[in-house]
Order: sequence, then C-alpha cells, then structure tokens
Amino acid sequence: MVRCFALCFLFTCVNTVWHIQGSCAAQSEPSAPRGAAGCGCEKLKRDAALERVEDSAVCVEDSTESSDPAHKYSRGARESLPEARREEKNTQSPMVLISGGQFLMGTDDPGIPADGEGPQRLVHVDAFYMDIQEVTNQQFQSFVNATGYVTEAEKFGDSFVFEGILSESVKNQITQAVAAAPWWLPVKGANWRHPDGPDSNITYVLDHPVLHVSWADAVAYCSWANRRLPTEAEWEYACRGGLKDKLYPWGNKLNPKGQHYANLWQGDFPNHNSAEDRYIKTSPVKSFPANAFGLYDMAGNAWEWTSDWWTVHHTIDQQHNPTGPPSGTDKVKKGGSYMCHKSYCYRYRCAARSQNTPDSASSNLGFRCVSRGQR
Ligand SMILES: *[C@@H]1O[C@H](CO)[C@@H](O)[C@H](O)[C@H]1NC(C)=O
Ligand SMILES: *[C@@H]1O[C@H](CO)[C@@H](O)[C@H](O)[C@H]1NC(C)=O
Ligand SMILES: [Ca+2]
Ligand SMILES: [Ca+2]
Repeated sequence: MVRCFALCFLFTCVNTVWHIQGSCAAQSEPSAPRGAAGCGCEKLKRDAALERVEDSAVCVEDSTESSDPAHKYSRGARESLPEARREEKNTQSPMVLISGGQFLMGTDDPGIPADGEGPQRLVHVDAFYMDIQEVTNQQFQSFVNATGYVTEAEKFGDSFVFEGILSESVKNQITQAVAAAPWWLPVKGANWRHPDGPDSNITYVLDHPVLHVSWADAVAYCSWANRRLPTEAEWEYACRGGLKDKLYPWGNKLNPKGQHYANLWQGDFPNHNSAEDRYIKTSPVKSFPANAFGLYDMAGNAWEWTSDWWTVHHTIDQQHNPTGPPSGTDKVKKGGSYMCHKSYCYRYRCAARSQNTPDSASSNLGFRCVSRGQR
C-alpha cells in the first residue's frame, strides 16, 4: 500500500515536471528521475522513500548498532577484520595527490544556466588525495563482503534502469515510466548486483563503476575505506586538471584528433547509440585517457556523487574549501555519464552539475572517494 502511494506521488510530480520542462526540451536531461528542482517532487519522493525504509526497519530485530553508515562501517568496525583489511589493500583504488591551489569554479558561459553553473568564482582548495578511478563493482563487493552492507536500492527492492539496457523480457513486465524522461524505468530487483535489471549480474563488469548506489551507500563505502566523498569544489578542481577555464578535463575540443576522451553517448538520444567510443553502456574504469592530474573518467562513464547539498546560488566572494549549503533536499553529482549527449545532457563539462535526492539510485550514477592523507 505504501509502495503504491510512493509510485503515485512520484508519478504526479513528474507529470508536473514535464510541464515545466516542456519549454526547454533540448535541455531536459537523461539523468535519473530526481524530482526536478523547483517542483517540490524531491521532498515527496524522499518522504515516500523514508516510509519504505521504516517499513523494512520493522523486520530488523535487535538492531543495536548505530544506523549512521559513516559510523557503522568506520575503521573501528573494520579493524576487527584483519583478513578483509589485507584484501582491501589490493582492491581499493590507487589515489593521487591533488596539490592545493586556486581555480576558477563554474563558468560565465553556462551550457545549462538553470543548473547554476555560474557565476565563475575564485575558489581555493587545500591538498587532498583522490581515487584515480570510479569505485568499481569489485571494490564495492569487497566492502559488502567485509561488512554485510545492504544498499538502499536493495532495501527498497527496486532502482531506475535506462530502458535501452534492459532485456526485452524485463521491459515487457514494466508498465510505468517517468513522464518527463520515459527512458527511465523503475525496475524491481535492479541494484548494484543486478545493474541492467534482475536478469543481469556483475560477473563480466567487475572493473566497471558500481551503479545503483545512493548517496548514503557512497558515504558508507568511502568511510569504510577511511576516505570520504569529495566536495563539489574538490571534484571540479580535480576535473580541470590544472587547465584554466576549459570545458573538459582535457581541453575544449570534445574529440581531439578524432579520439574519444570519455565514455559518452554518440548518435540520437535515447533511440540510437552508435557507440563510436566503443561503449553502449559503462566502460571498464580507465578505458579513456587520464587528465593531467592522473584521474580517469571524470567526464562520462558514471555520474559521481559529491558531499555538497544542491543550490544554484553561489557567492562570488573568494571561498576556501567551500562545502556547499548546510542543508538541502538534493545532493550535487558531477561529470555526466555514458548516457550524456550534447542534445540532452550537455553535462560532461567540468563546470556542469546536476542533482539527485540522496536516496536516488540509477544505472548511471556512481562515485569515487578522496581523503586528506595517503592511504
Ligand atoms: C565476495 O564474496 C564472494 C562470495 O564469497 C566471492 O565470490 C567474491 O570473490 C568476493 N569478492 C571480493 C571482491 O572479495
Ligand atoms: C551472469 O550473467 C551471465 C550473462 O551475462 C550468465 O551467463 C551467467 O550465468 C550469470 N551468472 C550468474 C551467477 O547468474
Ligand atoms: Ca559510449
Ligand atoms: Ca565519471
């Protein structure tokens, strides 16, 4: 019953979004349904989701542990597992030192002004270490094996999958879609273990980015690894790789010398993916060249969660290590995904940004971690 309501709510509000976005269809995005900014949907969706969490909480007996994932899966919990810890050394992503410095964050020439890409502003970030790659399925599996962590999508029992990667038999069982973005289907049994729907698995994609992870799932993984999510400023500084005021991590040309530098969408979205970059779906991490900082897939492949709450209002006062607003309804994600095409989702630029409610999960959203010291 609760579930039914949740879907109805989502449905009603997405219909509203459709009207709002109708006038700027060229900029509507193939990002996960998120209850677009401004229509209040995100709140409805989250409330519905919380109800669902409470439901499942009823089944958990004697849960005396803290429900804060950052605590539950912290180092303290892990140190009693020397076995898992040794294994983890091999499975964690290597990190690179990103020297601190100043950079111009955002842009005065926004590709999607409504996203709050501007104004361009001077920002200083202190040095930090960053995973050179998106967290992979194998890495996430080692975390789950060591901790027994259950993701939010697994608790909810479903997640959003891009219809283009679902099998026909699963697709045929689904009657709902998201009005504003009909290519997103809520799929029962889709989660990080079954990224393309219940009849899929990760056997052959262990080195691809983990998907269907919520913001809390990402936070839990990073804190288990003694890391954390990057702030938006850290992420964007790292994305730019020391280049000033350029569109992409490698410069201003999308395909220098005819080469692909990121896993994006070629062809007509959402009907035809010509896969000129060789990948219809996600690619193994590090399949495209790194930027000057040694970071792979900052643009494209999977979207990446950051720690910041979403706002489109930014101060132009110089900022040191900004962490975004103190609260909000959506979290910032960066970098775009394999589903991004200029016609629909020109968001694989370093200044580009988008948002999801923290409980959202989908088949194009993952993360990477950072830390203050080397691990
Ligand atoms: C996790 O556990 C499963 C089942 O025991 C095993 O097949 C898999 O290799 C483990 N994965 C990692 C990364 O340790
Ligand atoms: C995983 O999927 C492949 C097809 O991609 C299939 O051949 C294999 O049997 C599946 N493995 C499991 C454990 O379900
Ligand atoms: Ca591609
Ligand atoms: Ca990425």
